[in-house]
Amino acid sequence: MPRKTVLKVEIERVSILDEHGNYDAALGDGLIPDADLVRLYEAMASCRYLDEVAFKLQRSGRMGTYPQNMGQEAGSLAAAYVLDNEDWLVTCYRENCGLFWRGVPMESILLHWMGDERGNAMSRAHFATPIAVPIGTQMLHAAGLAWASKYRGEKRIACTFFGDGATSEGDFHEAANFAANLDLPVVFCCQNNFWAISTPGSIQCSAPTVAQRGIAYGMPCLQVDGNDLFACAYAVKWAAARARTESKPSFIEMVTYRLGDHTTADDARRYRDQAEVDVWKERDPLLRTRRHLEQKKLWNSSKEEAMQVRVKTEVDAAVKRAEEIPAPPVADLFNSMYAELPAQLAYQRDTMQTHSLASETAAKAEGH
Ligand SMILES: Cc1ncc(C[n+]2csc(CCOP(=O)(O)OP(=O)(O)O)c2C)c(N)n1
Ligand SMILES: [Mg+2]
Repeated sequence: MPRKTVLKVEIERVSILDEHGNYDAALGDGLIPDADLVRLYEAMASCRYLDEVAFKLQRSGRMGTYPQNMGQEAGSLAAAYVLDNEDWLVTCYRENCGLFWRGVPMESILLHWMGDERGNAMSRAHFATPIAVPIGTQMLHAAGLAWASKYRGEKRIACTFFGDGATSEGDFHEAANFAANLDLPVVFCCQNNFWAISTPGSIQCSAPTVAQRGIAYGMPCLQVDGNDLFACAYAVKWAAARARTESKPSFIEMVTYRLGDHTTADDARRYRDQAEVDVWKERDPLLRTRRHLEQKKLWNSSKEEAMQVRVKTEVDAAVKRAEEIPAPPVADLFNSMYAELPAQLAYQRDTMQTHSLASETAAKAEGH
């Protein structure tokens, strides 16, 4: 038998507004009206400022570990902008910008990273799932939510965000396999920032693109400049339309970069060259959007100054609200896992604030 090619694939890359200010009008026009672009820029600026403030809160002991979103604001924001407000937004932890656009209060996110889980209890009104710190778990939730939506005959689709590292987890492969084989309306958005903490993409994925991991499951894929609001909006619109009208999943690789450390518990200088960071600073989504707005005479330095004042007021007020929310009682730790608390855990609950954690004697001494 002769050898013959049974599959040849091509992956397209979409870039509409690049870091040099080149704008592809054929692809971009009509995608984001000017007034919306100004609002989107402001949304990215407020998210960026929140990052700065959160970093300082952590350093001054007022917040636990925090993952800065800096540099990755465009992808989730474009998705939240393009999707219906009742489509599921199923994120990990670098999608604050999209969540805020959806209406998730800033103080909820702050509260979560301050160690109060009530911050992660998303209101049903926002159609957003709790931010997922366990890597990869949320992609399965997205497949499940999309499946439920299909089963109920709803038009709601699910859009999930995850990192390049997460595509090495079994969860990704299970979610992709499920979504593709059951024809589920899922938009898979991988924010490829080239690093999974200190593990570089080069030793994490031997394929030339992450996008082709979607092709392996029979999903159409697009790679986009993930720092380009227009390209991200274009891709999510394309994938959302396919999900809504054909009930099929798609995969989008958003090529981006985290300009900060992995989290406040990390020091990226130990494994990343400053030269690499400097290249990506020039590709910053805020910088290019601002330049584009200025070019269109929609923005100038006085508008920028006025916006910075607004952003500071907004973020400072959110921090104040988050810090003023009374802490939950410590015993809450034990409250949501069991209908009836096992005896050993009851001892722990009753003794944890004494000198003798989980000791029966101490519990008795305390009068329990
Ligand atoms: C199941 C699981 N394993 C390991 C970790 C520790 N961990 C936290 S972030 C991370 C790397 C994630 O990389 P990537 O998916 O590329 O996301 P990024 O942080 O770069 O946005 C790891 C391994 C975790 N949170 N959950
Ligand atoms: Mg990564």
